[in-house]
Amino acid sequence: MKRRNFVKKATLTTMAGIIGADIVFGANMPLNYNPMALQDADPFQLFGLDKEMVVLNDKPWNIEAKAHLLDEKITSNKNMFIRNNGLIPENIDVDNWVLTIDGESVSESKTYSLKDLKSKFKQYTYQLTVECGGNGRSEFNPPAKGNQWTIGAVSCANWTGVRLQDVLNDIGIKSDAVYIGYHAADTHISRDPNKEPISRGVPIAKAMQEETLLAFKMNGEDIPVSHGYPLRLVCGGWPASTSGKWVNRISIRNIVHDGTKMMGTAYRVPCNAVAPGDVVKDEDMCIIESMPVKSLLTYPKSGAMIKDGNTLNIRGHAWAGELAVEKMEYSIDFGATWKVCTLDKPVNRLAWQHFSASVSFPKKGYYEIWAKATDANGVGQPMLVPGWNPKGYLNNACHRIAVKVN
Ligand SMILES: Nc1nc2c(c(=O)[nH]1)N[C@H]1C(S)=C(S)[C@@H](COP(=O)(O)O)O[C@H]1N2
Ligand SMILES: [Mo]
Repeated sequence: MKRRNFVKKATLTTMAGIIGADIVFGANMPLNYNPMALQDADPFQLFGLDKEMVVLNDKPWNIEAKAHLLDEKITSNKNMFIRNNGLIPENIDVDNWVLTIDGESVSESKTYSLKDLKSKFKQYTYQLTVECGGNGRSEFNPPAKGNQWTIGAVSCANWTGVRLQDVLNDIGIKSDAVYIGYHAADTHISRDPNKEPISRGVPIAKAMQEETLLAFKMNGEDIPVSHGYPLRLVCGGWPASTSGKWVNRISIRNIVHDGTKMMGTAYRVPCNAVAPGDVVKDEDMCIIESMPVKSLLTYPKSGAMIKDGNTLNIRGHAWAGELAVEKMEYSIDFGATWKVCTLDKPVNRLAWQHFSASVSFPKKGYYEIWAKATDANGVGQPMLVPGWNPKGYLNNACHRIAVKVN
């Protein structure tokens, strides 16, 4: 009798991770069988998301939060935006997962299993702000192509892992190293194995920073598959595209990394301001590094009704890339005057900071509450959409909510 081909244990584990439950009789599942829970492709079930998350694209999955969903001090999985450039890896074999470090600036390439990483190096936990470079893109005019993120492509979770600097020091990188570039296990949307969906990186100085992690846990648990299980690079404060998910190789480069989506207009902005709609030459585009100062009002929801005579307690988060936020203000008169909010210190560098204020209104009517953060260099958020750029990056305009007092 010919034995049937059964699905591999590693595949089962991945599927169970996506479904969020053990597939009890999974061993009986024929090879290439797609469980119904995955066929449905209901992203809310698939990724365990809050029902109010907003799907912008399903091939690949791109999903954002609404402002009030980001009210938690530490973003939970269910409220965390998902941004994929390609297809989520399907056959994650954790037991055989290796991270290879190679490139021009190492004398010899080296591989580490997940076990090596966890046992050889000290583990660190940091809350890190991870914001997509294209967050806020939907407001640019003329419009920029790409996912039309509004405000919800930002998160600040607890990440646990080893410091990239410790791994790089273990290998010993050459003095001509200038950049690192990650490679990952996701598949190009065309399924062409010779194409990478994305392969970005950061300069060595950022790679060697205290808080730059090779993470295997998010909020105390295995990283969800959608966010990079089983290994993810986390570069807090920089465009989230530098935080490679499903990382299996890091190249130490003696040039600025030239991987997919490092060149042309990808994750780059004009080095000098241009007029809206201008065509900008590639050589006049500069790689985005630290993200700009920004904030988000997470309570109340826009549209809140307040009883006349009551004060309203507002709150939210503010962040400023590599810098700390120094001042947080709000306005109820369209930016004519500003009042100071209470602003907490960050839990650690590169974590967002919480703010709150008690707002009173002079009389019944319609108001907008605008929120404005200022970074440690004294640079504040613009009230309106800042410098237009071809791909619609770095919109850090003041967030605003509407309220009615009656
Ligand atoms: N391997 C891999 N890493 C990736 C991506 C990707 O498509 N593939 N997308 C990047 C981009 S553009 C963003 S904004 C963040 C999103 O992280 P999240 O989905 O965990 O929120 O992952 C980054 N890392
Ligand atoms: Mo992104």
